Amino acid sequence: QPGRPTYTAEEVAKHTNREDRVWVTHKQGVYDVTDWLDAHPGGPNRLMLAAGGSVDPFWAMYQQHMSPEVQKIMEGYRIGDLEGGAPDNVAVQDPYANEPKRHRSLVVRTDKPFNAEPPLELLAATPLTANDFFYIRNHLPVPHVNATTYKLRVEGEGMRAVELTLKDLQTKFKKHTVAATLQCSGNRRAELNSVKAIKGLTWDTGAIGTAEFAGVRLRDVLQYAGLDAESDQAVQHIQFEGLDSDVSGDCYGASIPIEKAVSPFGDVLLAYEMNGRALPLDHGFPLRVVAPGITGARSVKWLSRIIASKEESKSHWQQKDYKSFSPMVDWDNVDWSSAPAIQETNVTSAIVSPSPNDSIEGPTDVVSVKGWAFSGGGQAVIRVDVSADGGATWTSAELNPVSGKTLRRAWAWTLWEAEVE
Ligand code: MTE
Ligand code: MO
Repeated sequence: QPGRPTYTAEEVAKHTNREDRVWVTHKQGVYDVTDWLDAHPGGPNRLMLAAGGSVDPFWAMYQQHMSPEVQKIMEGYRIGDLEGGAPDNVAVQDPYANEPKRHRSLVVRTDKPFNAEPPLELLAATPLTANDFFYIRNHLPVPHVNATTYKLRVEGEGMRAVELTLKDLQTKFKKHTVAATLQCSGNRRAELNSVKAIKGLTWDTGAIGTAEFAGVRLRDVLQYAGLDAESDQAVQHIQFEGLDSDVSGDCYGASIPIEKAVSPFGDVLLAYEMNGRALPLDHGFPLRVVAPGITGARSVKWLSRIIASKEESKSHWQQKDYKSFSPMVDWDNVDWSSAPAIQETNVTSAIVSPSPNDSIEGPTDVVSVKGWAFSGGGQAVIRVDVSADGGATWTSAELNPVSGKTLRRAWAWTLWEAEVE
């Protein structure tokens, strides 16, 4: 733009801290983002990784930046243009060049990273969700792991460090199968959005799915590595790390409380199979955590490391995401440390048929309504009531609970159907 000051890359590179101001470039623009640091949704430290240089390699990884809202915020901080335009060496390789093939009927929420849910017609059509139609929630590019050289590392407080191959896991430990529902914390955000605009993927009701996962018990592997949770009170959390990592080398990570991890009734798996087949690439091949009854974010995919610790995972996704606050708290005034990380989830239920705005044809006054219901913590759903008149009258639905050993180990959803006038 004529009249706007220009700066060389060398000049930009001098502005890397709050005193000297923090400058970044995006394409040919130069921006002073010092005053935006503390409001950055990913935290100031992440933005600081780009200080004095281009944000473009980071945006290639976190493509949620490629939105009109972000462009608008950025333009507010623009101070000029890069002299001679962006140098060739910031031409960015697409970290998502090697993504797996996906079923084309998935409803894609974002491409890079890939996030998608099944069409509603398929969502609760069967008790178990087919692998091809199981929602995919990725924060980063999918890592491609060689199953023969793969090793899981287990270490931490009160344990010897051990490494286990996939074959070790499949041969040295007893195999367990658990039908479990995984649900993303952001499921049904589209409905929240219709009340008040919020950040995050606008999931419909499909960021949930149920599969029969098979693998070894986390508890057995921890015991094998010498963890004695009863006598050794030092361990409070079991942390997990994934093989997916970003440009700064940070990997996806999360943790669950020790009580859940070692309970003989907790049924936490290190799963290598999903519905009788090897885990699909998108769902964590070759090994993932399945922490039933706990929000999806803790079921770490492409598992590389388990760490027994006094502390929760330090990961961004444990500390600064997946927490719940009052409606008055927003991204610019949130105190992340004031709320615990979501673990067990609350009860929720959604209608999948008819879908919103369907019109009902024919002479009948009775409509068949179908949906799913699910509660975290293994709590069984004992009743689903449906009203078609704004709550004046209610019909109790017929329930089809999908396994669950007891009313308190119901790890899978309940499908339901009601005939409503
Ligand atoms: N594990 C790794 N390594 N990377 C991720 O991005 N996403 C988490 C969790 N485990 C994630 C991960 C989130 S937020 C959810 S909801 C579930 O995986 C989704 O699992 P799915 O994609 O198999 O449905
Ligand atoms: Mo999630």
